[in-house]
Amino acid sequence: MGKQNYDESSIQVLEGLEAVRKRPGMYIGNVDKKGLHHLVWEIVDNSIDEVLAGHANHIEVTVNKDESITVKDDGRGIPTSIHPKTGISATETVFTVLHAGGKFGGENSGYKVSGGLHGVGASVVNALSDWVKISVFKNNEEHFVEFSDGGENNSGLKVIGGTDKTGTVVTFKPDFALFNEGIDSFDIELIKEKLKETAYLNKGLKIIITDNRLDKDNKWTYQFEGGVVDFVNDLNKEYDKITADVISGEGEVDNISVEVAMQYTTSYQPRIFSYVNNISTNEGGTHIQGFFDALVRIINNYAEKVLSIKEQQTFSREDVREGITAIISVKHPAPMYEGQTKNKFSNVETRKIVNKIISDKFENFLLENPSQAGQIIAKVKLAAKSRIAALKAKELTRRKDVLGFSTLPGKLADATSKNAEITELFIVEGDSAGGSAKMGRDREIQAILPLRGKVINSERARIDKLFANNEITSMITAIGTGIGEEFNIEKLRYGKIIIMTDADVDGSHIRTLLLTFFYRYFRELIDNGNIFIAQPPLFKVWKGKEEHYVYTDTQKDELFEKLGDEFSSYSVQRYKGLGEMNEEQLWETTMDPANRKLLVVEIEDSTRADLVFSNLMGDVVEPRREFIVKNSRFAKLDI
Ligand code: TTJ
Repeated sequence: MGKQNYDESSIQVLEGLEAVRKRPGMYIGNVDKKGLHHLVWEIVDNSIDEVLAGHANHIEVTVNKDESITVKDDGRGIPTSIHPKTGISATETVFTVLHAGGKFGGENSGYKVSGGLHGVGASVVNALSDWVKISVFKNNEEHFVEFSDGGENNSGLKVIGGTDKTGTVVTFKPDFALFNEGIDSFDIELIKEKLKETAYLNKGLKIIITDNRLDKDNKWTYQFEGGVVDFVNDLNKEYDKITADVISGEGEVDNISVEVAMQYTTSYQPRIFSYVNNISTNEGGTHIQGFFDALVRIINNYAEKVLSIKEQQTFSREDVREGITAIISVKHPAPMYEGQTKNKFSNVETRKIVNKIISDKFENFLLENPSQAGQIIAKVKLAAKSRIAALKAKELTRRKDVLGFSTLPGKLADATSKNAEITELFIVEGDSAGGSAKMGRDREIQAILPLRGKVINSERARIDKLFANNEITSMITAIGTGIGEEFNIEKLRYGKIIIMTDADVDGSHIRTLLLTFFYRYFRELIDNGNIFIAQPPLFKVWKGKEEHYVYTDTQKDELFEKLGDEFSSYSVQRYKGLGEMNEEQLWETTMDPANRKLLVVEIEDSTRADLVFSNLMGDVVEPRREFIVKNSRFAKLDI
């Protein structure tokens, strides 16, 4: 099925696709799980663009049994006419020429996704696929073309029948050999989460997801008539609200459309998610600035009216955002980005537009709902008070530091080496395990910090409360970097910080609380790969001198199968807690760098992590359990 005549442009095309196959990371970030799923977003983005242009409202995404993906929309269909530059059909051009995605701007007045990793084009997906099949329904004709081997073979676009529909259907099968070992399937949970978010951001859009690898319960439909308002309601469903309703505003100025929704809850962590053209802007930008300009101004204006002279003060951005849940979604025809990960939205005109849109609504809300407004002001006042208290506490520790008073926590058994490149800090649940760990460790490089009291939930406490918690302050001093603006990685005292908890529900709870704390206050350490989880064994199985440690249920099943009938002659010990192991066993199984297995904690996608952490660390028990079970998604094996 190879192409017949290789003219200059087709050779260029093949060279382009070959370049993608040679260095896929340049186009999709990494050849990991995230990169694989980028292929899906890349194709779906095209359908979303058609939705944003107002010509489609229905997208179906199907995971097929053979790990291929089908994306279908009811738009106008990719153009099929001959593209003047390449001499081949526009459909083929889209799938073979790098960055051909935006070439039809004249006909398509909608918003184009651009910047970041999105928008690299369907040709990249073709280059990284075993095969791609495309059907375009347009002009009462069904057009079809297929590619194989990374675009090497092209069947040519042909009319294969008639139709009364319009739309595009694309099915692609990734070339898994180009991805890391073990990356061989799609994660339906990830696909659901991401596309649900997309549905919230495009009100009315219907996204149907089907997983044909499952026999039943394999279909999900997302469609939200309330858009970002529904999004905020969903995020807050387990929270106590201060404002009964979601406050929202929307508008369009010079082709820039803005949707904002917000609600105050009684919690402390602000949860503010911002997007430009459906892509999350983790680094914030002008839209977030505009949002806070509005919040700070309106609240200070209102407070000036209702507070007595004595109570008056200027509230800051930190004060007004406490407990707020907000979505700020901007659709911009020509977005620009800056910042470390090119993720900070920088179009200046947007700041004023967002400010205006939410200011009007929020001001009216406060005037019309004096009792809710009063509760907001009360909360903002408390936030300001605790901010000032925390500042004083920090000031105090800083002064101690300067005068050399700052001492390491008494319960820390420090390593003798001061070289952070080799040292490790074990944060251990409970005094008895802490004791065994202290005895069993390699004193030169391993330090032990046992946790006695309850670890406070950093998702549910103001910063001044955190500073008052012994377990938290011990960790901060032991780690040495300081937190917040004072954070300095140069001062890190241990290269590895290892959470070691029991392999039971309580243990996972403590681990979750610790991870939440690290996520909120030591994010840099997670990004830097310094945070680990120890993996203690679940069982020991032995007969005479023959011993096996078993770390997972799968390993247990495998071992039982291997030993078969013989098994009854073995002794089995189940470890419920670290405390049941003596110091030697703990060293041998969990701490010895030569034998142990550590999980390194990684954040797959920071928006998603934010959503998971903030939704699941509330007071509600059930969702938290879900996180405990699923938190392997945040952790990856240390190799
Ligand atoms: C472009 O302007 C003319 C009319 O059609 C517009 C268009 O390209 N629409 C369009 C493209 N709808 N859907 C797509 C599309 C869908 C998938 C699944 C994949 C790709 C590459 C494009």
